[in-house]
Amino acid sequence: MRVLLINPPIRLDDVPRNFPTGLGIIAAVVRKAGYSVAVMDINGHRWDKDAVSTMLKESDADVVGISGLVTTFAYQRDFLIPEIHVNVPGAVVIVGGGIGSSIPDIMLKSGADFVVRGEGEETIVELLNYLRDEKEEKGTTMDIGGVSYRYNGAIVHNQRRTPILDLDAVPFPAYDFFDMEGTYFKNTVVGPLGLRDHSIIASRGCTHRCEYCFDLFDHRYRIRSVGNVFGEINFLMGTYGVEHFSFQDDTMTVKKRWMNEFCDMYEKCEYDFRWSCTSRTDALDGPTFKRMRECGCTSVSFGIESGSQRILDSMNKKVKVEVAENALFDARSAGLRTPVSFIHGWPGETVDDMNATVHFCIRNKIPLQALMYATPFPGTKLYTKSKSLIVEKFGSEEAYLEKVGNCIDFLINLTGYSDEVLQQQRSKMIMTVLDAVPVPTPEEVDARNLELYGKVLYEKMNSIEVSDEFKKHRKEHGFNE
Ligand code: B12
Ligand code: SF4
Repeated sequence: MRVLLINPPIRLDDVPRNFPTGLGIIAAVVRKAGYSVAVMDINGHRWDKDAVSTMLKESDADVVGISGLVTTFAYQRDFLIPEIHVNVPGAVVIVGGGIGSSIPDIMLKSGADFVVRGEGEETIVELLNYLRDEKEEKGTTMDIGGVSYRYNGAIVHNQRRTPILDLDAVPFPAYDFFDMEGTYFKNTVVGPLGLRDHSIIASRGCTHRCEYCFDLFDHRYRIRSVGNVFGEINFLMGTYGVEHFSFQDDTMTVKKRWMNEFCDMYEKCEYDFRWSCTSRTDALDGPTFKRMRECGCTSVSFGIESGSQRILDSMNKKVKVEVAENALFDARSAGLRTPVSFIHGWPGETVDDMNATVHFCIRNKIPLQALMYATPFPGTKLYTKSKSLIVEKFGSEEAYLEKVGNCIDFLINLTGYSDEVLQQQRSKMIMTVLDAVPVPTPEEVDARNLELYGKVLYEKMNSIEVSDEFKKHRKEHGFNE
């Protein structure tokens, strides 16, 4: 049975940057299970619709698996899925990833034959085996966990799957299916300017339940062993000469012991690489930040979200403003960069709350570039609470989902202010902070780079011309240099 896996396009106004880790892993497990695999990385190659149609016509796939964030909804419903049905007649269409997991019913109504919810490794193999052995007709009852499908005109959601407890059993992404050199090493994620940066994930799931966040991993925090992560680092450095790793975990730092073990291994290993990660502000302490810094960490990103305790509580963030300030202080004292992001326009947010965020930034000398609009994503509490507003404003959930994209773009107003006022408030907040927080001088940035990356990498960074587009991209991620 031949399986074609597709990565649909996102952020067409920017170059492709993010390696699709989930799809890469699915490609690895499907190949390991003995199926013939091909990958169509539409996002990576930016093929236009005509090229995609031609490639689909030439494909002889029996099964087409599609990944993607929910922001690919319009592309999948209006183009990709119909095109597969027309050009690859008889192929079974399976949708997974953020989109399948958060809007399974809508994707089944949009032409998918099956949806895989949550982690896909075990589910896809069981589903492919089922289709291969197809003793019954396609679409009849089946009980594979994590699968949704249509049966007798109704939608059936099989039981959720138990999360994969041993993440070391998951293979590394099948990098060989992707254009690593021409795409992913050419356009780095948020890694340092000019270095060979790659994204990697050590853990899955999060212990918290912030109302705006979608946890595809069922809130079960699991982390790969340090040895397994270093195995992948070793492979990526050896094969592709990666110099910097951007850990994309929701929060890599839940277990302090794990982080210390990681640092022990860093000290022992023969490589010299740098890395960055994300964390919650309540997850780490001064000595751990210091150790991380000594062991190659260059920056820790935090989602601060608001300087108003009232709003943090309403988001169920479970963090105190003072704790966030202390974490920023500790991480910076350890010599780390601390890019942060905030949310604007939370339901019930007032001018006082916005001012609290502005003052938080000024007090802590934070640039306010990464100020995202509160945007409800399906599968989150914020979405459930906003559903009636969404339907009222857009006519239907689908009409809203067609438009969701980057949260930096205004889409929906969840506050009592008018749309115009809300957008003006955002600009005003950014400008007020910009006026009050000194931007580091080029000399200061330079000195920091030398200190963080060491002479060899620093010289390499300085020898490369960096595009304005990439500088803008970094600013949107809260990097103030
Ligand atoms: C890296 C990342 C990105 C990258 C792109 C990732 C990519 N795949 O191309 C970038 C930076 C571009 C990005 C952008 C955004 N992101 Co993002 N991102 C992530 C992040 C941090 C890691 C993704 C990852 O690699 N996960 C690890 C892998 C192993 O998991 P996975 O990809 O989900 O794959 C598993 C399953 O989904 C499934 N699977 C995946 N593909 C397939 C395919 C098939 C056929 C099958 C069967 C199964 C399957 O199996 C995989 C293995 O178990 C996640 C959070 C997280 N921890 O996952 C958020 C996350 C995916 N992002 C999210 C959001 C909201 C956004 C933004 C809207 C945020 C913003 N600030 O604007 C933008 C959207 C931009 C746009 N215009 O489209 C949401 C998802 C929303 C949704 N329902 O899709 C997440 C979950 C964050 C969150 N907690 O809310 N993101
Ligand atoms: S925002 Fe961060 S801390 Fe909150 S639930 Fe999502 S991943 Fe966890």
